[in-house]
Amino acid sequence: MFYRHPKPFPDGFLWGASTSSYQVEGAWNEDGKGMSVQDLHTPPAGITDFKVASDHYHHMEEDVALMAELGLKAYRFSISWSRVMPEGDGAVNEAGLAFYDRLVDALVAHDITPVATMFHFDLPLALHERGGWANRATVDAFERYALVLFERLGDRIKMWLTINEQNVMVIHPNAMNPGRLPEAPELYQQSHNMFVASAKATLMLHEMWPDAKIGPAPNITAIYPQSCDPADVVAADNWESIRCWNYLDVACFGRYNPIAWAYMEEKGCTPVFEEGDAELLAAAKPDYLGVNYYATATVAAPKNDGTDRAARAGDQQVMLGEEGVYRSGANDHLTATEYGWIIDPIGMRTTLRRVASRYGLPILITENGLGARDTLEADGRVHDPYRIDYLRRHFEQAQLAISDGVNLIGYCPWSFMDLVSTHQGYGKRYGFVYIDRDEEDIRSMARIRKDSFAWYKHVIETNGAEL
Ligand code: BGP
Repeated sequence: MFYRHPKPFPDGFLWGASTSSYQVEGAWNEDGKGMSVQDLHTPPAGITDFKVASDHYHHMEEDVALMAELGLKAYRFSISWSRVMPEGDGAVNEAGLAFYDRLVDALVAHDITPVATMFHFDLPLALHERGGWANRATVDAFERYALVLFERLGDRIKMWLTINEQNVMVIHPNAMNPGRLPEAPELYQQSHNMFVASAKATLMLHEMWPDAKIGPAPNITAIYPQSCDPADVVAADNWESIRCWNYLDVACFGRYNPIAWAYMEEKGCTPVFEEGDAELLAAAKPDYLGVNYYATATVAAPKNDGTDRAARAGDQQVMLGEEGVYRSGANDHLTATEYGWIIDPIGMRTTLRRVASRYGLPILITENGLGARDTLEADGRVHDPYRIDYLRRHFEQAQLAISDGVNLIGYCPWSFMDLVSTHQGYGKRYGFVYIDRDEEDIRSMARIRKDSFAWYKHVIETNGAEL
């Protein structure tokens, strides 16, 4: 649809930015923090681990001051479960909880809305060693963790996200399961238990803090058929249902997506429901949806000849395609980042329209951004016109989605500051703020505003009227 006058971004739009705990905090073993699965991460030579990250744990006040200078209306961060409960269950680590108390106080003092993710890829190691999410006891532990968070922080945090990218943890489980890669039946049981855990937290928050809002934060994207061959269209529908809709259908409709369920039956990986699960899933209703959007995917009908599964261009660790379901296709209309991630701003509009049409809930973009090898110039500046261009084109499409009737309440680019990429170390930078360190040398850790910082500040000041 073409609009002569696209609607403006609404008043109160939450211009924000995102991070996650294990990717920014560092202080991996300080002040009583327990280990998480990410602390076991052993990267390839020349790539950093998560031990120091951006040292946000020790720079928190300075970082929040920079958020205030940028003019952020919202900051989406995650809480490290093993910092709050070192064993994932049982004893609470007061020093860890106090860190988030101070962070939230600092945000509120600067009128920045805290948007807290309860679990972002960093399962406490003690729980992982007892079977992780496949073990139902982890659901009980999450419930107790949720109670601790809501009791302590619920007076100030009014926007919660339960689980980050549950779908990615099923589709690309490598980074979350150190030491052992589970088979599909176990992954789908992990996922089911995460659905139940989210539902319990949702019901609990609504009971304790009726004024607070909570939702999931999956990675959602429109999937294109490579051609109008009906077989390609079915393949695209397969993958969109299995990869995306299933996760929002369970959260919003309280039942599995029928196409995804048929897939699970065919593959022998339907999860075991405990008594009461179906009722619980049906009862818990999210208030809004977090959507992490990076790139669309284009798929074709599978050939079923042993070649359907292949590594994604630019990232050998990410396998795509599945016999009988879909194979990865090409899309001549789109370009990619230097890391091989597809750039598709219009695809974001399509994604938002589809999510809005299916679920009719407010949407917060919880992640979207460009990973690039930024360089600190001799003049002490970081020039990142490519990031400005990337975000400008996505913001334009967000505005068109709003004109289409999507109830988009905010946009939190990934990431506020440089941080450790999940797979590709520190060289792959996403932030508005450059951190003076590299893969192996911790250097000064100075915070340096990139060109995109000044640009985004102006976007926020004009509420998106000047992009
Ligand atoms: C999302 C994760 C983030 C972040 C981002 C960028 O999937 O939720 O934690 O890592 O992707 O990905 P990467 O770090 O692999 O470039």
